[in-house]
Amino acid sequence: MTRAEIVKKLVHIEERSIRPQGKAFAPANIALCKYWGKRDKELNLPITSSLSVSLGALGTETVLSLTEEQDIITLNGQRVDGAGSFARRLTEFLDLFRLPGRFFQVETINTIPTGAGLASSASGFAALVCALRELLQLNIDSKSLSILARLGSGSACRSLYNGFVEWRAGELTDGMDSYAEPLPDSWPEMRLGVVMLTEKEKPHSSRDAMNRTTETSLLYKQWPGKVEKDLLALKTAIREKDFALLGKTAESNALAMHATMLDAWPPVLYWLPETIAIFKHVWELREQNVEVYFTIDAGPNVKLLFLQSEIKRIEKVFKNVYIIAPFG
Ligand code: 2P0
Repeated sequence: MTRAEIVKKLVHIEERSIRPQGKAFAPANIALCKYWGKRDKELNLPITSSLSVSLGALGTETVLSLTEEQDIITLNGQRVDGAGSFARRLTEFLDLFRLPGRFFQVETINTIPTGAGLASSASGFAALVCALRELLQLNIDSKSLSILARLGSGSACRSLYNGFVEWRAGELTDGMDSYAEPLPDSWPEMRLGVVMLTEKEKPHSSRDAMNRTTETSLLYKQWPGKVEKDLLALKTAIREKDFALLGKTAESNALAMHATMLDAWPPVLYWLPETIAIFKHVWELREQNVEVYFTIDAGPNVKLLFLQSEIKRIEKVFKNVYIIAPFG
């Protein structure tokens, strides 16, 4: 099944309902149980469910309008080269919603500080589908909106909500049961600390690394069982406010994801020597009874997980840590 067929199933676009502008914000998100592996690459249907926490006011704001002749895309006020991979990916997605002979102007602003290593396709595609809903006056519910965001980028379906969010993998071949939903719980004391090591573009896109892992890693066969166990533990931890359980589950899940990448061929290694040094600092701090854990995505930068009460001790060890309060 194609993305165009899914969009046709979900939305009905009429020239007469178009508004002058659509404007939306969506938060970035960090997975505590990762999305790693697709059962359908065209529709970004995952092999397993995943669970994330959104980053509040840090994300993407998008203003969308119609224009003549060609798509115009700006990022933080700068015009983006239409032939580059960023613009092509957006334009191909916008093609799914295009009326004949009409073009889009997309103004995108990232509220994530440059270099924080958190800017991602997730908040970008989530904000874009929300702006499309407003501009084209699409009459759809939040479940369908999450499905549309997933067609842009898998993790984008989680960025439609604040707080803890679960993306259920679903089973259907058309993916109509694969969308994200928010969990009711909040955890105001929870903090996320980003330890920046590099702003350099990563050597492998997460999309390619994910596909290579599922195609070549034998260890990957263990991943769905690991996720099932970790999701249950994370939901218990969130419900019972058991931070040690949340931290250890998230850390172990991230390390297992990286283990499957190391088992891929050719192998994928995102870590720098400094990445490993941070892991060791975290483990040393835990020996000294500081409740700090980490998670890491498809890149070298580490995200620390801790509670507000530990901020001073964290800042003492990690001098350039950027601290986020996901629940405001
Ligand atoms: C996650 N990642 O759950 C995992 C952990 C990276 C590591 O979601 O191909 O950019 O667009 O569906 O969403 C990054 O993958 O991939 C990702 P596509 P996406 O956050």
